[in-house]
Formats: sequence, C-alpha cells, structure tokens
Amino acid sequence: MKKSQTFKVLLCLFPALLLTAPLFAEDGYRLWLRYDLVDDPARLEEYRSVIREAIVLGETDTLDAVRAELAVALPGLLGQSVPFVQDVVQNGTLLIGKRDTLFGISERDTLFGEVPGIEQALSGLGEEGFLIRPVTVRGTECVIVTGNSDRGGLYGVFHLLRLLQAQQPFKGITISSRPRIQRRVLNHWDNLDRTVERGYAGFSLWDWHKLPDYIDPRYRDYARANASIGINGASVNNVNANPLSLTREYLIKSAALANVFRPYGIRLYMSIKFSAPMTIGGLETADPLDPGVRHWWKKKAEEIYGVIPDFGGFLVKANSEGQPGPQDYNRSHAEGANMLAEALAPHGGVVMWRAFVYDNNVPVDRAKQAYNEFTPLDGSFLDNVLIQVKNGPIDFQPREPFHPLFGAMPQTPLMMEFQITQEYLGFATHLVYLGTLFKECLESDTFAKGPGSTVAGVVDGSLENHRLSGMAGVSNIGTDRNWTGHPFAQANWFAYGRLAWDNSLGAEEIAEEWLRMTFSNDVSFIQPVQTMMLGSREAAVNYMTPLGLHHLMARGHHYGPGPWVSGGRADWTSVYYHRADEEGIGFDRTASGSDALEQYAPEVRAQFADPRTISPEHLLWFHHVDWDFAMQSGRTLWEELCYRYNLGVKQVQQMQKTWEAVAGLVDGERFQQVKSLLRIQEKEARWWRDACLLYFQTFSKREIPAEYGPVKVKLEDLMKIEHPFAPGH
Ligand code: BDP
Repeated sequence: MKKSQTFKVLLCLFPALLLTAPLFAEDGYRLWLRYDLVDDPARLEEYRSVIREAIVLGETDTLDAVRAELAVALPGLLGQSVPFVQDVVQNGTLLIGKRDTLFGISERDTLFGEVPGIEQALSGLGEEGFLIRPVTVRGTECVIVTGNSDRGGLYGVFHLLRLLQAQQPFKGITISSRPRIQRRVLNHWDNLDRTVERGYAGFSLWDWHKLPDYIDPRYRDYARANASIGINGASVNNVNANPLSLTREYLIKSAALANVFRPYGIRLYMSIKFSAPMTIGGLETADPLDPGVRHWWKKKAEEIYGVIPDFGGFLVKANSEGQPGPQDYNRSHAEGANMLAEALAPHGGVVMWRAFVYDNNVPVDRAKQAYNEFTPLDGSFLDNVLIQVKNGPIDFQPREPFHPLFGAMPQTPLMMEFQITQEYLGFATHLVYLGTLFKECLESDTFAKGPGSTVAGVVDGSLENHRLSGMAGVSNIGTDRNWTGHPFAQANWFAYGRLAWDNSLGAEEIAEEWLRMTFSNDVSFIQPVQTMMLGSREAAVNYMTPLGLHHLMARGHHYGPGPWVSGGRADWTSVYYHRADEEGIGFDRTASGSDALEQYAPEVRAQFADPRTISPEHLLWFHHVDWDFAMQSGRTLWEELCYRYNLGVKQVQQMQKTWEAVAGLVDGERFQQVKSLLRIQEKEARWWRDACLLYFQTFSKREIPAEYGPVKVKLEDLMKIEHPFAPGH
C-alpha cells in the first residue's frame, strides 16, 4: 500500500471507532454487518491477540473494498484500532491478498516467499474460493486470507468477519471454501418507475431517474451485503420486462450500477423483452430465425458489453403469462434461447431462460405443462444457456413438491429459482423463515440416477457434470430502512445467499449465524428465537395451505385468503386447485386424474401414489380424498384440516410468546417492530383459518370440532373483503 493510502485508511479508522453500537439506531439498516464490540471477554482477548495489524496487498478496486470493510469492521468488533501496515513486524498480522501477490508462487516478486502446502490448498478453490490459515512469516505468527483471485480474498474476509461476529473460535483455525454454484443471482422484479412487482419493502432501490449521475450510497451497501453472503449477480429489472431497459439511455444507467457492484464481485444481468427488436429496434418481427433479428441482438450485445464489460447475461420470461416469445413465430424455446445465447457467447454472457410456462388454452394440468414443453428440448440448447426452474411445479406456494423438471433434463444445466420475497407467504408482515423451505426442496431426491440424486446435485451441476450452474432468488429488497420490511425477512435474503454458496449448510446453522450477527450472541436469545424461526414456515403452511392444498390466495394481489376465487382464467382460480366438492377435496394427479405423477421417477411416484402412505404434507396435492378419509393421525380428513388450520394459529401465538419472553435480550426498536408484526400475523392467521374452514365447510357439511371454539366471523363477510391497494401488485 502506498504511504498516502495508509494514512487515509488510518484516518478513517477514527470515525469508525466512534460509530460503534450505541450511536446507531437499531433500525435494521446494518443488516447482519453490524460489527459491534465482541461482548465475550475471552473471545475478545483471543481475537485481539491474532489480529493486531493488517496488510492488504494489491491495488485493485476489490482490495480497496476489502480495506474499507476491515477499516470499519475490525475497530468495531475489537474495540481498538487495527492499523494497515506494509510489512510483517509482529505476531498478529492479518495478510490479505491474491495468492500470487502474497506468496512466491508466480514469477513475480513477492513479500513473503513460499509457504509450504499453500499451492495444494489453493488448487481446488477455483476463482472464488478462499483459504484462511495461520502461517509463520519470518518467525512471526500471521493469518492469511487468500484465494486465486481478489474475490477469493473478499469472500475470505467476509467469512472471517462472520466468525468474529458470531464469536466463533478463530485462533489456529484453517478454513477453505469454494462456492458449489457458479451464478448466484438475485432477481429483482423492479420496474423502471420504481414499483416492485411482488415487492413489500417499499420501492425499488434503483433510482433510474437520477442514474447515472447520482449514485445512492445504498447501492454500495447493497453490494457489500450481497458479497458478504457470496451473491455474485443481480438481475436488476422485472422479468415482465420493459424494453426500454435495453436502450442506450438505460444501458448507461445500468452501467453506473455495474460499476458499483464490480468491486464486490457482482455482475449485472438484465431481463429482456423478447419483442425488443420491434418495440425499440423498429424491426417488423422478433422471429428468432430472422437474420435481421439475429443481427439486432448481436449488435445489442456488443453495445451492452461496450459499456458493461463484465455483463452477466439475459434473464428471459418468454411465452409465459402474456409475455412475447419465440412461439409467437412457431419457434421453440430452444430456438429463442439459442439466438440470444449466440449473441452473448463471444462476450462470455449466459442466457437464463425461465421454464415458468403454462397456457390456459392447453387443456392439461398446469403442474405438467413446463415439463411437457421443455423435456423434448433437452440437448438442443447452446452451452451458455441455463434453464431457470421454479422450485415447485406451480408457483412458489407455501409447500410444493419439487419441480419434476429437476432430474428430467440431464443434458441441460437447470438453475433453481426460489422466491425470497413472500408473495404467497404473508408478504413482509409475516415472520416466515424460508431456510427450511429452500432446504426441503434442495434435499428432495429425484432418483434421476438412482438414490441420492438430489435436487441440490442437479442444480449445482454435480449430478451430470455440467460446466455451468446457477441459482436465482427473487429479491425481497426495497427502499425500506431495514431493506426487507420485516426484520426477519433479512434472514431469507441471507439464507438464500448462504445456500447458493454452499447447499450443504443446514437451515438451523444458517438461522443461528444470522441471529448471532443480526441480533445477539446470547444463547438465551438465540435458542428460543432459532426454534421459532425453524417452525415458522410450517406454521404458515398450516394456517394457509395445509395437507398439500395450494393456490388459495385472493385474486390479483394475492394478499390474504380466497379459496372461493373462481371465474375468469381457470388456472388463476382457487377452485381449479382445491377441487372441493361434496365428496371431498384435493387435486387428483394420479393416473385416474391428471397423472402429473408420471413426470417423476418411479421411486418418487411410489412415495406419492397412495393416499394412505403419502406424507400428509403432500396428500391433497396429489389426491382427491373423501371428507371422512382416515388419516394416519386417526382423524378424518375434515378433522385433520380443522386441526391443522387451528394448529397454525396456535403456532403463531406461540411465536408471540417466544418473542415476548426475549424482550430484555434485544433492542427496544426491533423488539417493538417484530412484536407489532407478529400481532398482524396472528390476526391474519385467524383470517386464513376462518376463511378456509368456513368455505370448505360449505362442501364438507361437517361441524368444526367444538374444541377449537366457535368461529366468530361469517363467511359472507370474509368474502366481501377487498384490498384494492395491497402492495406489490
Ligand atoms: C407469479 C407472480 C407474477 C410473476 C410470475 C413470474 O404472481 O407477478 O410475474 O410469478 O414468476 O408468482 O413470472
């Protein structure tokens, strides 16, 4: 580091020291990067003894970002200054940098000479992996944080800071890690007017009007937060795309965002409108086989890379819910995707082509349509195309079985698309931790190549040895001060990033990490709150859509229950999915019904085929069963439905109690906010329960067991509720 720079960094250490906890309002802005003083004295002692000075070797934007992070984090965590120096003179030096700058592995001159074993340790880490390890340099004890690129150093530093924040052992440890998935992308469904489709945390972060000249400081904090959990891509605009995003004017605006993201290892991606060659290009067609159209996309790609050299690629929603696509010209999804892939290939870009397609005019169960459409195309996509598949076959419901495409397109890299924003899980008012939902899907066994062929293995490419792999998460981030609306919704952003990096992590450990970093390291806080988080998704399933029910929400905005929704486009109604009648309830997806079951491997079919042995969680997804059907619990189906809906409400009441009990262990600001939101959640859980049970009762004609108490509301009143201004619509 140059002398002047050392001075500058030292100067900024002083204010950083002042900015420790008490001066901050706990408004959630700092997310999990709070860097408050380590409050365990023994740990503090340990950390202070191993981190006294830091050397960040190299002059790149990424390493500057590392310096800036450490300059705030270390004084905050350790309560003392940690100067940046230029040479190792004492024990306790943190050495950060790309491996060939730190050590004598390349021909270049380096400061520190060879360290035995380092070459081997780094060989398996790829471009983004990192190594944290104690080393002795000229007789002094140091810790290195390194990787094969600067980004390795960046991720290593964030890992180190995570350990310190969670007050984990650090002295003497060696850790290496590399991401299992290459493209770890947030999908923002943000419109150019700053509204966010299915966004419940305010408006879009991207202030397109003021870009490129005004760079909101939040862009950088957004990038820091993403880098800290390994997210390396952001698709910045809605999949229902506005073609204007591809105009020169907006490309320059996007380029300004990309410049902020780049030091943090984040590439910018863009959703495109398939008809753009017509709407903004003035062509007469968007036919992917038309030479003029192909030329247009080629030129557009060149233009994009001219201003965003590391542009990630295109995300495409085509022939889906009214969006234009290749089928408008009788061309296949492969022909559409390959045209774009060809345009991007010379620049290293990829196409993320969504498999979220279904058509009301096709008389086939919606759950089957994507599979029917895409499996015949396996093997016909160019090798820079990924097919992006939602976790389940319908649409981000509280619980779905895994999408049958996973495991069914061995020659094509399939990306996972999770929804982090809680469109179907209570918006930003319900506390629903999605780590468990993500894991349930990733751990599902497709049996594509025998037992152990998990969805995780399909998505990370290991099952079929794919060169490309990816995971997308539909963002829940907006302009709310705390980014995600609900303080606990931050955990879903966090969990998504951590799992995209390492899908073997458990939902439990991620919740604990997040709690420690975001709230407190006090186990009497962590233990009950972690339990609350882990049970929260199941609670939501119970009060919204238990036993495999799905798509029962209100029409359009999707806020609240609407099991009675019927009329209009059938596959957007509730009655299409629950099929309740006097006999019973549920969607028969066995051979006697839509036979969606046949899209799964025989072993999976065997798990789901028999209503008597299927797990109750998926019963009504696959079977239409009588109201008196005998459940494994000993209850009838109707009784079980009543039981589960009531259980969901009780579980939320238990969450309220849990939260009350930790009152003294958390700051007043976030305590009150979560408490108020839980009150809304409890009210809405009752709303869901009452609406669904009263409505289904009109078919079952059975009493709601007296033990649950009288229902105090009337179905007809509930059916009249409207929310014309529900957010996110
Ligand atoms: C549905 C949303 C809709 C999205 C669509 C999609 O309701 O707003 O456009 O998904 O994923 O769940 O394209």
